[in-house]
Amino acid sequence: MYFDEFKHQLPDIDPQETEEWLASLDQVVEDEGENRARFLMFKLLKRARQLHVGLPPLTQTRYINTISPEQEPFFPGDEELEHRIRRIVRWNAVAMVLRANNRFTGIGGHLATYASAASLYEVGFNHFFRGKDEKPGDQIYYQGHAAPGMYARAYLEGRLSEDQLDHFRREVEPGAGLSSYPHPRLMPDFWEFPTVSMGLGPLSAIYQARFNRYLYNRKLRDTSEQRVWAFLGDGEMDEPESLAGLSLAAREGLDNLIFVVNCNLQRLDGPVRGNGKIIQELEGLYRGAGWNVIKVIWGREWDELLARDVDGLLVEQMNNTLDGEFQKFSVAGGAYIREHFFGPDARLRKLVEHLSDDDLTRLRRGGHDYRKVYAAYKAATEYTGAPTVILVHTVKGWTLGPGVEARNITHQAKKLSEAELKVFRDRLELPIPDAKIKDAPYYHPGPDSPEVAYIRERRQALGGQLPRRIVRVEPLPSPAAGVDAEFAAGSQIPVSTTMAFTRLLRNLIRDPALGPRIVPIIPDEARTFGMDPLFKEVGIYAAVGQRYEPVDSDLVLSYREATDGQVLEEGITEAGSMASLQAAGTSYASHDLAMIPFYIFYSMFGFQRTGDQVWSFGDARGRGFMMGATAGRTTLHGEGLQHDDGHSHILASNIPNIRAYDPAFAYELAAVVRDGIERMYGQGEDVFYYVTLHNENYAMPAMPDGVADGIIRGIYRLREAPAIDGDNGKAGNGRAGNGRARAKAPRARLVGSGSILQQVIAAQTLLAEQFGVAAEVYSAPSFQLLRRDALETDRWNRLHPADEPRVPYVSNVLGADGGPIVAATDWVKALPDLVSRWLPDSYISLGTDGFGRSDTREALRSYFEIDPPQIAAATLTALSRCGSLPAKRAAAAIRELGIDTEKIDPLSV
Ligand SMILES: Cc1ncc(C[n+]2csc(CCOP(=O)(O)OP(=O)(O)O)c2C)c(N)n1
Ligand SMILES: [Mg+2]
Repeated sequence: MYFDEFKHQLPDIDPQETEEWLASLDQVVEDEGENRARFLMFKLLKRARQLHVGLPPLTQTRYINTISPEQEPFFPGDEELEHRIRRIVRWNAVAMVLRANNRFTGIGGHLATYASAASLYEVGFNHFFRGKDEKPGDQIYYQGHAAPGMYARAYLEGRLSEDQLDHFRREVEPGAGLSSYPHPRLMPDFWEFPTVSMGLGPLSAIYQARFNRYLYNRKLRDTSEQRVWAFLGDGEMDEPESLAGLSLAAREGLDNLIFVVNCNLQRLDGPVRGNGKIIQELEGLYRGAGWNVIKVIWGREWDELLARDVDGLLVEQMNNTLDGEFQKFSVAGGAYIREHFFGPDARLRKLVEHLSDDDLTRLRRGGHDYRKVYAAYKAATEYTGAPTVILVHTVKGWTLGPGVEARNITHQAKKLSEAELKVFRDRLELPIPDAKIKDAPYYHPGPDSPEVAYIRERRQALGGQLPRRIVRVEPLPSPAAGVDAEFAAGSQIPVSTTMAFTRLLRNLIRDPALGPRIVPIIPDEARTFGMDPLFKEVGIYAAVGQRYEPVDSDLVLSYREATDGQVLEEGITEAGSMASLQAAGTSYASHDLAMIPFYIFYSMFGFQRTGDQVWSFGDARGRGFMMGATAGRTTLHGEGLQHDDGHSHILASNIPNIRAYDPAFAYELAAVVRDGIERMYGQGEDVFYYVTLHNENYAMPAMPDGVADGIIRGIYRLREAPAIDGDNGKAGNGRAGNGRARAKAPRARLVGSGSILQQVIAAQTLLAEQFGVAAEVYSAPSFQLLRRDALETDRWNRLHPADEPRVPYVSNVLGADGGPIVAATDWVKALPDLVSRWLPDSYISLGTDGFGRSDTREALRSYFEIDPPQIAAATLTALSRCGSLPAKRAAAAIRELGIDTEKIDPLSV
């Protein structure tokens, strides 16, 4: 909610009225005491909030439900039937984990998380979550460890079979298994968003809600009916990512977003805040960030007690009881509760004297009372102006019996004894015979049962069964020819691949068919990358437009914010930017609308910093481009150790569906981007692209004929060997393409990528002119894809021993003939080494292993041994090792090249 914090300081327009209010308060304190006055003040504040009277937030309220009983709405469901449904789902969620572990010890699974959250989900499924049958519907982030509950419900609906439940966590058989947690990669028709890496769910949900607004404001989709729900753990809230987006959500007024934090007061090892109160702490945090906070702490059994608590003693006790104590009360029984919770004060003890010990254990936490949960959800969906967080008090392992419920071991529990199962069955009142109980059989009331009819009807009324992921997107056309023609033509004016990309992006944005779909995402580095012209041209997305005159409004390239702005200028948050990438990159599934995100970031702060999110993007089947700008350990030269990225390509290479490129020239870059758009948005492949961009300027050659395929596959021959004049060491003209190298001149092959290809080209000339070596030059924009092809080929050969072996593409291009091979890049040697297994033994990799540092590019390249003399020296050594040159000649050459052989190894610094 926005409020003007200065308005309340305006001059008093009616001092007499003010005086009357103050006098009333004084009177209450005097006559009825401080507690009564405090009570009235809370009531007033609450009413003010309901009336949307903006007030500076009071960050913590009392430890009671935000919605009082008289404000609770009518519950529209069939209470009895819903109760039975919850019980059946609870049972089957437990059964599938037990059965899996009975048969396959150690396969794992969780009982307690869903057990604490069953009502939270059931109320949502039966009354709130919008399905996706006709329209995209709500986007729901399910708590990862609650997955069994979602499967159990789908089983009741008839969407999953017993056999599928029996394959929980056994997914190797294609199509049969159920994944441990929400993984769209493994269950693409079921799960939409990966959530199990703690903290990524909340962050993604915020940016998802924000992206929904972006689509709406850009008039690309009417998302006004869609809500984002995120079910989260209280322990999970300690992850920095969980909190990272809170203020953005409030600032942008995301009332389409609801967080439900399952406050069972426990995480994996023990209590979340044994010595404190996590719900209170979170309330302060969220309210301070500007969220609407609804606490659901007590079940209806407490209403009557609270109503009789006229002197506020019970509330005081609730306020003062630590989470560690509440956990103890959950396991210790009624007598203990009477003694230690109500007992210390005779008046409190009296309050519950009409209740038996058993009654006291049945005083439920709010999250187990569907009516309280319903009231909170309804209020959340009706709230406007700010996102809502519902903090729900629950018991971890609720209903699972005394050995598990609220115990510190509960998170890990995956087995129940036969006796425990019987207790559980009795508690759920399910007709499962004793004789069968030890197998933990599934229970299904039959497809025509009232329970199944009810949930089917409910889901139909709400738009379809969930969880569900549906892809019904139309393919996009290829970029128009005009988008990248200029890059194929080359440029004599020195430019960098970053500059080329900026121009390519602008051309794409101007492409009539694709332009509106482009989503540039930038964490505050647009100026570094020369992308600030976009600010003016397409505007920066700002939910409220631009309410001020920008300081540079008189300049041609001003900082323009607009409601329909296209650029997502995220500010300094790579994690937030990754979350935006995920929202935009999965829009083809979550909105039936293909969007083409280009996330442009400071290379070093991408994979290294947010690697887990990149992995999750792969899981989510995200499509889009990650553009690692200012890449290269030596190409970004002045910035030093923390900035100079020489290893992200290795990190990226571990992601199975990535296509990673390090283009050297504008035409390579353009070809890769065109291929990406066609592959992801034309053919619908679930891959994504990582492309590194360098900031070194040099002339961009025209695209040679016949190289398009090689660029995309990862390597092609750029220059033939120059002609060598005789074998006396004198060079020929060094021009590419004349192919008249004499047989006597030693031959070699040089490989490079990105900016360092310039060093390689210079080394070719050096080798020819000073040493009479005829070297070819190859450009290798993707070692990662070369390796992938080689691995696939190897595998095929391994499995088909009787067939003619296939040859990996890289071995075809760099065959046995042609002399030794030296590869140099601005990345660690492990990058070219990705393909060494398929190349001749003479293969040598040069690279930038070791911490970076700042200096000139020349100095750094000499230091890391990737400059022309080092490349030439490595080639001469390789030639000597394979007998094409005397070793003494190679050693002399190293001296001639001025190389200090005793210089320190950068790897050891
Ligand atoms: C990033 C990350 N770190 C650690 C884990 C392992 N882990 C899984 S669940 C869990 C505890 C979750 O506690 P909470 O968030 O309170 O959820 P609850 O099960 O209590 O509802 C932990 C530590 C994980 N999944 N992700
Ligand atoms: Mg918890």
